[in-house]
This record gives sequence, C-alpha cells and structure tokens, in this order.
Amino acid sequence: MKFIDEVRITLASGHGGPGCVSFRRESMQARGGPDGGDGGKGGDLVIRTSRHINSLVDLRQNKRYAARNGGMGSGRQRTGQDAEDLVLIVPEGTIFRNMDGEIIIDMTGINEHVLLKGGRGGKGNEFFKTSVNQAPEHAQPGEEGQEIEVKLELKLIADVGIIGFPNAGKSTLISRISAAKPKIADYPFTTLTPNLGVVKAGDYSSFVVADIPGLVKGAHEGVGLGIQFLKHVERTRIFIHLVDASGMSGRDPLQDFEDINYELKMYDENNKDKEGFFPLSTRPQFVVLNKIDTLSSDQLQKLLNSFKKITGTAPLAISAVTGTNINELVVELGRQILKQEEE
Ligand SMILES: Nc1nc2c(ncn2[C@@H]2O[C@H](COP(=O)(O)OP(=O)(O)OP(=O)(O)O)[C@@H](O)[C@H]2O)c(=O)[nH]1
Ligand SMILES: [Mg+2]
Repeated sequence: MKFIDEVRITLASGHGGPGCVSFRRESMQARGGPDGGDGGKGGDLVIRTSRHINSLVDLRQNKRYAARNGGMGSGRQRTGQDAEDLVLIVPEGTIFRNMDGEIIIDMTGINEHVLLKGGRGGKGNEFFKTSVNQAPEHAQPGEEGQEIEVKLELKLIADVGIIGFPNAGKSTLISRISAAKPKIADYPFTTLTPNLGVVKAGDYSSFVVADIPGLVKGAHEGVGLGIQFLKHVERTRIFIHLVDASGMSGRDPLQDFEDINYELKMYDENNKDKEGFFPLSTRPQFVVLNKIDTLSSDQLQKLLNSFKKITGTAPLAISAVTGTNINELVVELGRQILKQEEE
C-alpha cells in the first residue's frame, strides 16, 4: 500500500436557509398579518482528531466535503431546520494549509475545531413587520456558508528519526528495538515508505521511532529517492544518524556521515521559508556506527577516534545483527528524550 500523507480537498459549511414570505390566512380576510418564519442555520464544518486513524487515505474518496444548508422558513412562523454539522475526522497531527502554503490550523494536540461556520438563517417577513409596514413583502436570504480549498498534510509523529544511507541497517535496527517488521535486504532502497515502531524504554515509558528510506549524496537534487521523506522526521526530537561502519559498500563511513549532514542542510535551505518549519541540520543527532561485527577492534577504534575528532564525542558502536550495544542504545535514547522533555 502506498503511504499517503498529503491530500487536497475543498471544504464548505452550509448556507443559512432563506426566510419565508407568508401571510396568515383568516376566514374573513383575504390576507392576515405576516407569519413567514426564519431560515435554519447552515451546518458548521468541524474537524475532529482521532488516534485510531493514521493516514489521510480515507479523505481521498471525495474532492469536496460540505455541510448541509439550513432549511427554509415557512408560514405560521415556523423556523427552518438547522443543518447538522459535518464532522471531518483526521489523524492527530494533521496540518491544514491554504493553497499558498500558510498554516490554517495544526491539529497537533487539538481535539476539535470549528473550521468554517455555517451561514445564519435569513429572517422571515414576520421579522420585518413594523408600525409603518404591517405587511412586509420581503424576507432575508440565508447567509452564505464558507468554502475553502485546503491541503492536508500528515507527518508521522515520532520521537526519533533514523537517518542514514541505504543499506546502513536502519530497518534492521528498528526491527531489533521495536515490534516493527519492515523488509530488510542487502540492496539499497529496500525501504520505500516510512516505518514506525514503538520502543519500550522501561516499565512505564516508550517512544516512537521512524525508519525512513535511505538518503544518498545529491538527494536534494533528486538522486536516489530524494529528500522528500525527510518531512516524516521533521517533528522528531532527535535523530539516530546511522552509519554503516563496515565499508562493505565501498564507501567511507566518515564521508557518508558528512554527505548526509549536507543533505540535511540543503533540505533546510529548501524549506526555510515554510511556516512552522524547524531546521533538521541543527536537530540533536545521536551518531551510531552499525555493523561493527565486521570490523576488528583496531579498525573500530580508529573509526571511533576519527568520528570523535569531528563530533567531539565517540559514537555508539553497535551491531543490529548480533545485538551488540542495542540495549545501551535504547537506554541512551530514552535518557536523551527525557532530557529534552525536561528542557
Ligand atoms: N554484518 C551486519 N550486517 C547488517 C547489520 N545491520 C544490517 N545489516 C545488513 O545490511 C543490509 C541492509 O539492511 P537494512 O536494514 O535493509 O538497511 P536499510 O538502512 O534499512 O536500507 P534501505 O531501506 O535500503 O535504506 C541487510 O543485508 C542487513 O542484514 C549489522 O549490524 N551487521
Ligand atoms: Mg530499510
């Protein structure tokens, strides 16, 4: 199944019902006083979030979602029926943007929001009766509803995003630390859509990790799968920057590390004007060297030292296959997330 995280739809609230022009019928009189009732209110367009849905796929069924119009007023002062609100259910964390890309509302942490108010009902002719005009011939039309074209955007809400080259072992890692069962294979671009996994960090705490498709040098220019998947980790608090330490791919681990960081910078450059954007290149990174089972301790030590020269701290060295230092990784991640929550 394709991972759908963006959808463009038109939303509308209902028009108010028109007021009614009517006169009482009385037995001895051709025409009695005015008795036209008011129109009913148009339905509001309401957005509600649910934790039980995690994609926007259901919203693709229609291009336009509109609440109903209010009922017409009628004689004998009967008010038209108010229309029911239309409730659009979206996943938590859905962002609504207008066609200029400006945020209308971000539904993170919001349960319900009235996006478009329904139009008021028009007044019936009874309302316009005055001492000088006992028989008004007009009634008000209902107030118009509102209509807007929106782009919905859903980002996976994960605490930790795993970034790195294809084949670095990102999917292997998430399958090790969570119940996620992504496809793993020894060729690049195995992962084509993001995977989420919940990691238990202790008896009472857990966090969500996202595994995204691998990045390569030039991703910002569309090389490989491009950088579009980075939007799925825009909101994560921290990155695991996973580096293939084995050199099996013929690449240099340090160069890989720098290439990925450069792609983050380019992503920031491309998105810096977007409202609500938080740069990725300054996001805390937990640098992790994977596949250390393929290295001698000498090789590993050399590599740790050269990373330390660049980043200031030695990276954590793991093997997602044998399980070396996997527990340490989970504990350290839990600690870093907690630290950030406290800040
Ligand atoms: N020796 C060794 N191989 C590993 C380790 N971790 C992953 N691999 C292998 O590396 C290959 C790629 O692993 P994946 O988990 O699919 O890599 P990925 O980073 O998700 O790759 P993409 O989805 O293509 O971006 C697989 O053949 C894994 O078995 C490790 O710690 N040691
Ligand atoms: Mg993968």
